[in-house]
Amino acid sequence: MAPSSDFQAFRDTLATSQRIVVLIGAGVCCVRRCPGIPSFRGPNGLWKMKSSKTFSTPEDFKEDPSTVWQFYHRVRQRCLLAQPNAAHHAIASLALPSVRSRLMPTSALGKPPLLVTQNFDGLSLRALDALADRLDPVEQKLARERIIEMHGSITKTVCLQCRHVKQSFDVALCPALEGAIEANVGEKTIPVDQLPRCGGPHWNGSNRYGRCGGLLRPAVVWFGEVPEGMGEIAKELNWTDLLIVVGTSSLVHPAASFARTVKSRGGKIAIFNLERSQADENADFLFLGPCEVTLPSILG
Ligand code: BJW
Ligand code: ZN
Repeated sequence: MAPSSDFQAFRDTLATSQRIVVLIGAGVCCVRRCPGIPSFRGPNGLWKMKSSKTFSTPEDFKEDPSTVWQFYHRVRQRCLLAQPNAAHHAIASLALPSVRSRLMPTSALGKPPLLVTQNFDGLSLRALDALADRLDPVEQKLARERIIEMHGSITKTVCLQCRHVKQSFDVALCPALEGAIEANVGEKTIPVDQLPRCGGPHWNGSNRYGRCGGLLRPAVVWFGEVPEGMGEIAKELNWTDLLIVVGTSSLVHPAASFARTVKSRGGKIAIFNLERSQADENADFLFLGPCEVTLPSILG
């Protein structure tokens, strides 16, 4: 049966759903398409570089950490400058008790919907932070715990030596990267000892001495790595009765299989996308158009 595009029928399903998961992708807004922020491949794009290398695997990083760091330094700058848009705000508002009791009376007393974002831009959390004055501290803590950044976060780094994870909102993580911004990505080679380094303590098993100094990498999930929060997501998908899939091509696994999983367990699937996507075969509802318009008009 063709998926429905009936706003009211979707609202009725939302109103009677008890466990809701929202899966978010790059179409919601990320460095690729925020106003004023260049695309990856355009003439001023992030992928303006001398080679056609990819930066999406641990092997790429091992082979050429200087180029990969320059690329993520640019992505990071754009993410820090970007602002949540109307789609982020509409999704974040599902954590507000007033919105939940209006739109989702059946689930309003339980936990807020689980937001699983594939974006590493931090914008879903920032949209929630923008609601801080409308949530009490307990509600805010719970709402933050209900956001999973499954492909990591560009604001975090991991030390390859001690595995320490650190969050930083500084634009440049080391002077050499700050200096490399004038050049195309990869045009300049930064010696590995000048790339971002761990400031944490060094451990020798039982006591600590000196500074770790290990090479840091961006805490984003590359191909071949296990995404974050998979245990919690898998548990939640067992019981999800409505999965809302927003702005993802559903080409990258495991997120690409969430719709099939939920559907096979009797849940409903609602898709918000500019165009048809891989997940449509499982869709009960399909709302084509910019999600920054469709989501607020349905949830508003
Ligand atoms: C709008 C809009 C608007 C635009 N409004 N909509 C063969 C078969 C099956 C799997 C595999 C396979 N070979 C390898 C794999 C596994 C691999 C994989 O899926 N590869 C595929 C390419 C085939 N996956 C992995 O390796 C993952 N790990 C894994 O599987 O571990 C095993 C395991 C899993 C679970 C438990 C235990 C073990 C890791 C994947 C990591 C992905 N990382 C990236 C970042 C890379 C670095 C970088 O690019 O900087 O995450 S890849 C990239 O894609 C990024 C995104 O989060 C992710 C998804 O992209 P998304 O969000 O779908 O974006 P787009 O651009 O593809 O789509 C945007 C959509 O928005 C479009 O549909 C537009 O129409 C729409 N849109 N504007 C609404 N205004
Ligand atoms: Zn370290």
